[in-house]
Amino acid sequence: MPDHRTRFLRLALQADALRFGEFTLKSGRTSPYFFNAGRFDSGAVLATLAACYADAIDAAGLDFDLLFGPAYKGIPLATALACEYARRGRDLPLAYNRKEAKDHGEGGTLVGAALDGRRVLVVDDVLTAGTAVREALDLIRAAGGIAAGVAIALDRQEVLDEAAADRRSAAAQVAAGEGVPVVAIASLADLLAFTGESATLSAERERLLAYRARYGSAA
Ligand code: OMP
Repeated sequence: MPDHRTRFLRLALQADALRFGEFTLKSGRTSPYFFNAGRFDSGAVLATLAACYADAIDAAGLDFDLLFGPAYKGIPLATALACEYARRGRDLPLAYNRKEAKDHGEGGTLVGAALDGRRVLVVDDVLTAGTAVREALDLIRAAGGIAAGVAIALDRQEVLDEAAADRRSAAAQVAAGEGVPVVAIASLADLLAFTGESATLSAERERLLAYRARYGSAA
C-alpha cells in the first residue's frame, strides 16, 4: 500500500474522522463505517491530511492549475492543499462556492480566484454516488472553468444501484461520464487491507466485507 494511503487511514482513525458502527448514508444505505471530514479540525491534522492529498494527486500525475473546494467540507480541504502546494514551491490559485448566493457586496456564489479558462481540480472529502462532485463540476463549467479532475480523500467504491448489472463504481462512472480523472487518497479496498493488518479490527472488517458484497463495485 503506498505510504499516503496508510498515513491517511491512520490519521482518519486517530482523528475519529473514520468511525465504525451503524450509519445511514445520503443514499439511505446502512453502512458499517462513516467518514466525517469535519473531524480534521486542527491545523496540524489538516496539514498532515493535505500532504496525503498532494502525494496522491502527484502520484496520479494530474494536470491542473486551480484548486476548487465545494461548500462546505471541500473549502478547508482545498485551502489546506493550496498551502501544502505553496510549501512545496507551487503557488496555486484557490476558489470555492457558497451554498446560497449573496445579493450584496461582491454578490454571486463563487469566491476566490476566477475560474475562467483555468483547468480546475475539485477537492472534496468522500464520494459515494458522485452527486456532490457532479454538482461541483457543473458549477465550474458554468463559470467558464475547465474541469481537470477530482481529488477526494475516500472513495467508498459503491455501485449506484445494487440491483443493476452495471457494477462500476460511482467514481468510475463520474470519470467516464464527466471525462475527468477521479483520484482518491484511499478507497474501501485500502481500508479493507488496512483492517486486515490490524488484530483489533477483525470484527469491523467482517462487517465491511458484508457491506462490500452487497453495495461494492467490481473494481
Ligand atoms: P455523494 O454525493 O453520494 O457522492 O456523497 C457524498 C456525501 O455523502 C458527502 O458530502 C456527505 O454528505 C455524505 N457522506 C459522508 O460524509 N461520509 C460517508 O462516509 C458517506 C456519506 C454518504 O452519505 O454517502
